[in-house]
Amino acid sequence: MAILFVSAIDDPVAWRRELARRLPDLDFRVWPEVGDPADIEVALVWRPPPGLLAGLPNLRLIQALSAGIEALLADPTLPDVPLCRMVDESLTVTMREFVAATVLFFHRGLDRYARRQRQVRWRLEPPRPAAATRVGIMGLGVLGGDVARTLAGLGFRVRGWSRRGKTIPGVETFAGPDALADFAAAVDVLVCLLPLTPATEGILDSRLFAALPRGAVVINVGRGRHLVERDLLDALDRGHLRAAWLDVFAEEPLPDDHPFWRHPRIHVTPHAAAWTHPETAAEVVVENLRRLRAGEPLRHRVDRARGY
Ligand code: NDP
Ligand code: OXD
Repeated sequence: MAILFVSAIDDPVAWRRELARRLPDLDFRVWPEVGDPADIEVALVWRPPPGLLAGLPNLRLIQALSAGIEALLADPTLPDVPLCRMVDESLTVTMREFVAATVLFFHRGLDRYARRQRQVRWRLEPPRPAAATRVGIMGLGVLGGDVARTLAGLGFRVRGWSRRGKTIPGVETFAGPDALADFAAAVDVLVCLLPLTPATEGILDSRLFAALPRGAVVINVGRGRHLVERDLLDALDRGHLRAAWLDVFAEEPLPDDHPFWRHPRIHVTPHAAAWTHPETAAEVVVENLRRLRAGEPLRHRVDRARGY
């Protein structure tokens, strides 16, 4: 079985090493060195060029290196073989750390202190307890569910919103589009951890921002196209929103002349929230290769009709 690795951001040397430690006979090829395309049965990919996978006649599995797979589904030539997304401990832990760091950043007013430093202003704000900050998580799946539990464990008042109803101890849950405004009404820090689908594109818009209390903060670690950029700028400039932390963008890398880079109330990180480390994630891939060979159900298979 030959596996084709395609990624502009993941390290092929580390992936080859980690897979070879577990499967010494695996034929691991790194795009564009495909060899005979007919040999390739598995594609291990992060945003491959559209059309590339359609040229692999014996492909049996597309295993994404990422949790989000909307870019793959956007390729109309994507072969009709099982598509699995990445669910891995390193991805979950790094997302947990990132969201906890950004929520704590705003909860402890570090944005205000950074502004005051630039003004050479010494002004102390006594810290408030975590329970004084209400955090709302959009998306309660592998990552959002973990983040909700972590923040509840830190003492924050946490609520979450998902497509179907959920029960998470210590978290108030809401489900479906009709519950979105009620969910948003008591959220000081909004975290988007949704997949990008036709139903969630543009969901961070003026209507949702208007439903948030004045002074709320938005953290987007989902996808750039969840956000209506103009609506965010308006809500910030009118003072309805206090600040935003954006990790994902409609266009990545974010163009140099984009207003987000220089906005005083927007914090930009380069799609850096979470990371798939091959040291743990190779285990996930190997298990799916084993299942593929054994004809067993694959793990973390994407429901293409649902879009995630
Ligand atoms: P999951 O599929 O495990 O969870 C998705 C969650 O979103 C589920 O709770 C689901 O609801 C909910 N959801 C989906 N559609 C809707 C909808 N229309 N309305 C309300 N809720 C909805 O995904 P993960 O948690 O693994 O990942 C989430 C996303 O995080 C990824 O798709 C990716 O976009 C982003 N991501 C960003 C990274 C970064 O570095 N910035 C890194 C990794 C991921 P239900 O539970 O009812 O199905
Ligand atoms: C993603 C990822 O989906 O890095 O953004 O896994």
